[in-house]
Amino acid sequence: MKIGIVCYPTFGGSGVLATELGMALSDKGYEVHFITYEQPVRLSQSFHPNIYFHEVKVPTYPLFAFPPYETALASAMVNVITNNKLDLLHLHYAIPHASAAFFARQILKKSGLDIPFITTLHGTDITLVGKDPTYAPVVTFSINESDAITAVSDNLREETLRSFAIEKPIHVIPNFVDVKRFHQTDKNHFKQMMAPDGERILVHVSNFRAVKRVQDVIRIFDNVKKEIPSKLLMIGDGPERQNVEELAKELGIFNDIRFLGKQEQISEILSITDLFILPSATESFGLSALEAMACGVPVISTNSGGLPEINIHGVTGYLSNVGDVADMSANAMLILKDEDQMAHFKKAALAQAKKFERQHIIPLYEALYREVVDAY
Ligand code: GMT
Repeated sequence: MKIGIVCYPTFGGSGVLATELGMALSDKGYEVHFITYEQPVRLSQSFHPNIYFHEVKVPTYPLFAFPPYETALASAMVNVITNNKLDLLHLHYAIPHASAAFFARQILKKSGLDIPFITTLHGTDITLVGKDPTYAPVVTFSINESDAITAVSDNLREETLRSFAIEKPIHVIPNFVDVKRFHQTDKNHFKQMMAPDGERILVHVSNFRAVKRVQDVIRIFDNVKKEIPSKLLMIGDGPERQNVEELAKELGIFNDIRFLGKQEQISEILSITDLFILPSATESFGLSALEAMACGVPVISTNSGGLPEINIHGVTGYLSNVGDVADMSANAMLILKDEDQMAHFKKAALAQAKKFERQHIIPLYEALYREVVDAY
């Protein structure tokens, strides 16, 4: 089967998941065509002979205050589908991919080349952006025009049904992790550099948007550090980075934190990590937490969105209410202060991650592809 994957190429979870899916499908012999405005980050890490990358170019013109990406994307879809005879288009993140696909399909119908499309809802396309009345009519229409709809957690499925008039079933296919790449490896030399006196290592990975509540990470670390010698690694970049760096300086803990920026070798960092912190205001799944767990790292998170579906309270880590920094700090210390306790949580985190191994999840997508193509 020839599959077109449309996604954001950035470090965000939906782009990462889409890229991991494309790589897994290519390993299974599918021909995969990525259609996006840049090469997806994780695609550049290795060469896959049956993966093709089609760059969407958006020409500018002085009249355009906002260059029309959606128009360029729909045209790229038409060209890639026509030239490569794709069987199916899989869109990751509804906005604007689903409406662009609808438009492309109207064009393709004229030449008898019409193909089905599947939309995977990832989170903020529903919970934050999609709900906005500015976008909602187009989002609702284009999701309903999809030949199949998937959501990455039960919670996101329910949230979508609550917020939009959806006329089709929503299949839940959770995020997955490739344990061949995400597993604990011996990086003691690296640990020695980051925590020379045997301090505990706490890690946060995100795009530093407001929804991630990155300030809470700093405050949790501040509380933990007062009781347990520790270091914090902050991975990623985004709008809140400057603010959290300032907060760290104000609290006098800046020198115990490394702001490492965007990193590609996340599993190496996770290999030296004792605790992962994800205090998001909302999180439809929390792929970064799953990748941490696959490296045997327990998780302190909020109980928002789909997080309780992966982080099991008291087993793989702990869940707290959004903003309850005191509770998250106390829970972090419960895990970190005792060697046996920590080993126990690490083992449980790894066992939980194995339930989301890519070999269990990819067949769910394959079955849906087959069903949609056969029914079309
Ligand atoms: O929140 C992010 O980091 C980016 C965002 C995206 O859409 O790229 O991630 C969403 O999709 C991921 C993959 O399905 C999920 O694991 C994240 O939980 C989800 N983010 C939110 O819901 C805030």
